[in-house]
Amino acid sequence: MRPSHEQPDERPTVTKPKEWAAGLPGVAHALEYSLGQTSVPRTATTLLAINQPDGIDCPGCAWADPTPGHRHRNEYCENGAKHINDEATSRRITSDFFRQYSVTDLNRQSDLWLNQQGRLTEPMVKRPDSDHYEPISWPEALGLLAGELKALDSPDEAAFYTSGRVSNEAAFVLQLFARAFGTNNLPDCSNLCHESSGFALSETLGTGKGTVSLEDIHHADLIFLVGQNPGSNHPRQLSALEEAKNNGARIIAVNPLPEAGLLRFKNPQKPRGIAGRGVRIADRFLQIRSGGDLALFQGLNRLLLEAEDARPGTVLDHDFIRSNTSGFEEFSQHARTIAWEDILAATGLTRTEIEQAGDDVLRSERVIVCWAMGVTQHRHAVPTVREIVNFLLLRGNLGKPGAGACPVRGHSNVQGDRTMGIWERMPDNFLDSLQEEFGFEPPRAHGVDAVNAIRGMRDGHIKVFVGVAGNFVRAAPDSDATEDAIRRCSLTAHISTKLNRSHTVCGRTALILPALGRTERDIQATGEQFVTVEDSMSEVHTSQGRLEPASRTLLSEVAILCRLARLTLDGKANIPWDQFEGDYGLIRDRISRVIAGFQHFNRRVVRPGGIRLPNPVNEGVFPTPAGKALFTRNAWQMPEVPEGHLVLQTLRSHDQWNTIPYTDNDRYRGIHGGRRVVLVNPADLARLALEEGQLVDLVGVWGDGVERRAEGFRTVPYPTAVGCAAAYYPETNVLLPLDSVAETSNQPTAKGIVVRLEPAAGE
Ligand SMILES: Nc1nc2c(c(=O)[nH]1)N[C@H]1C(S)=C(S)[C@@H](COP(=O)(O)OP(=O)(O)OC[C@H]3O[C@@H](n4cnc5c(=O)[nH]c(N)nc54)[C@H](O)[C@@H]3O)O[C@H]1N2
Ligand SMILES: Nc1nc2c(c(=O)[nH]1)N[C@H]1C(S)=C(S)[C@@H](COP(=O)(O)OP(=O)(O)OC[C@H]3O[C@@H](n4cnc5c(=O)[nH]c(N)nc54)[C@H](O)[C@@H]3O)O[C@H]1N2
Ligand code: SF4
Ligand SMILES: [Mo]
Repeated sequence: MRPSHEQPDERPTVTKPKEWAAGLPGVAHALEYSLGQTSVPRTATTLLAINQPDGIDCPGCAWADPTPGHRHRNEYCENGAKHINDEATSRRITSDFFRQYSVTDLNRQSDLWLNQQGRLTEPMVKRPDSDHYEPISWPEALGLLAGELKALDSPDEAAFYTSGRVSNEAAFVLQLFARAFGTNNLPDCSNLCHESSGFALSETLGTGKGTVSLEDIHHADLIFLVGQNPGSNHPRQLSALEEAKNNGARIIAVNPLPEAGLLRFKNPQKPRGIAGRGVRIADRFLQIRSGGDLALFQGLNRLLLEAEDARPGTVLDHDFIRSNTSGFEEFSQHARTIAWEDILAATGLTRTEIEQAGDDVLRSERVIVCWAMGVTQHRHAVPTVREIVNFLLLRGNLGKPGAGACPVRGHSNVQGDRTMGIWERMPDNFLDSLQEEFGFEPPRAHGVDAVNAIRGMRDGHIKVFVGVAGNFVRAAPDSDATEDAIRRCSLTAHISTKLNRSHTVCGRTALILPALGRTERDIQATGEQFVTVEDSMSEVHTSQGRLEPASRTLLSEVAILCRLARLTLDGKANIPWDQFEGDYGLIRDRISRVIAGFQHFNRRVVRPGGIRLPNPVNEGVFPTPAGKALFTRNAWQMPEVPEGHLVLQTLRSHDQWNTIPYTDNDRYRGIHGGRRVVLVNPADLARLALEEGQLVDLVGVWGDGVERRAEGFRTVPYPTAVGCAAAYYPETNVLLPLDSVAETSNQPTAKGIVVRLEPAAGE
């Protein structure tokens, strides 16, 4: 029997899904949530500072800000306002709270409840023989963690997880500490997010980052939105798409779900947007089957090759292909062998639908493909992104204005953390620079990623787990396996702002190390500090908190990590941790010497708008071993779906931030008062002889003989693609087998899970 927080909800109310995103209700909901968390003055302070040139970078998603002269006074979306005020909440957790609730009590509560208790205010420890957290001083807490790290037989018995809200400065310090300590065990949320994009782009283009700017979006002729839900997850992307449409762009949305933001957008920053019908976003909606995107792009590529055969010299960009790419011949031979019937079966689309999209492509000089988790969280995610690159290369849609590849990143600084060296497999040139700058020999063997960290803890090789932001226990796949693995650790420590399940499912000893958030003033020995972040479009800019800290005991992430490093390393490597803690400018000086593109970092980053890191592709350089962009031959592996089964995707509601639900509602999808729901096409419900609102268990089918069951979900008839169901993460992470990962990138397949729906016992 599952704990009480996994019991079914009361029957949620279900209304018709919305066909448009934002507008006045969006503004109202943002204020309602914000004022439920904190006071009017604090809300006003955060909201006026959010995304302004000298203000607080929105702690929500990584969508880029317009250039400073073009920003609105309110440069944020409904969800940005919720994310920032979830951190700025006036609620506090003190040591009394932990006296009242044991760890076992807390673990019975829902993720939503844990988050709603407010900000963590003082360091706490759970000792091996106790079921309660108790207060501990900072020196004792950090001394305990340092002592445990020093006592390990090998530095590789520790793993340091990072979530993408962490600033560049803290990330740089963290990776420096881990490598000086002697390990590359730096798993991060990117392993669960865009790892597949990074692998595919690095292999084919020689750089793991997207190539487009906001300007490019505004000036594209055609934009594909593949596997992403911008209305909830990157709301200001809709403003950029609106501008592109005003400039004449067409938009093709590819998704199993008709998401509200893909259909229409009412821009809350324009009077017409609030009152009127809004702008139609997608000119074409391709309701694809789960995992069908590789086949779709192969179909489009085949159409382009055939159009070139029919009208030689008019379709492909031969100059571009000749001078910048290799592998075209092998690719084009392969592309012609893929059978249409296989493409249609994999996509669930008609040939006419694909041909019409192909005609849009032929009419467009400048094409951008945007994608997110609907692409990266499949078994064949890496080949899918490679095929998107083939598609862009064929007509020279890379390295020119208004065209390119746009992996839309999740966390506000997930891309920056990678730039700073948070990766278990940083290339040698980065490690060489680190060695030259700091004079120690960084370890060269690759460390563990998120999935391998779980395996390492399970098998007893990793004994200490340190989480720098995030909620690893809930973000990771295979919840039961992950929880067992974490519980085997001798010590787990989390640098956090809010309470979450990673504090209640913990090692024998556990530490909560409460940190300042981005909204708060950060005052160190040399005065008030700011930090820097990098958005999805490689723009690096400052972020400076405005609010008084939630508690006087809080330390900044940089301070916690510098103090931990000093205590653990005992002077090894002669790194001036105290000075770094006192003046973040000194950290940025080191970044400017270690990482390409950051010359004169301190001086340049304070200019309005900050720095745009150069992308070699936009300078016509493809830094692959061959010095050219690569065409590749790709094959898909659709999961086998036995009769009576569905392919389940796990996704976000409108009202959650990753593992943290803010409410039980998903307004655009018309679901209120419950998260344990499964969205199923009405034809599938009929075929499976299930009723609307019936209570079912989701039972995972995977070849390892383990039965994975998520109990007590209500069915909701929903216009999703036939055969493709959807349910919220993290409630469904119990269904993701640890070993079900994307080829080569090792990213968990959170979107392609084969399940059956069993009527729940007692119904
Ligand atoms: N409000 C809010 N904003 C967020 C987050 C949040 O939790 N809440 N999380 C942030 C983070 S870390 C990330 S990574 C991003 C995630 O942003 P998204 O990638 O938009 O997130 P998901 O909710 O996982 O939605 C995946 C989308 O892909 C579609 N999809 C699923 N399977 C397929 C498929 O096989 N093919 C295609 N073409 N589409 C498919 C789904 O229907 C859905 O629309 O959002 C960021 N922004
Ligand atoms: N099934 C399934 N699983 C998934 C996904 C999916 O689509 N489906 N998506 C995956 C993706 S894309 C991602 S990115 C991961 C997300 O995984 P994570 O990044 O690990 O999770 P979050 O929910 O963002 O972490 C929230 C916690 O971060 C802490 N926090 C917030 N702000 C700060 C801060 O400023 N400083 C510090 N120190 N702590 C802070 C708070 O304590 C909060 O409770 O989940 C992944 N897991
Ligand atoms: S689009 Fe993303 S970064 Fe911009 S305000 Fe909304 S949540 Fe914040
Ligand atoms: Mo993410």
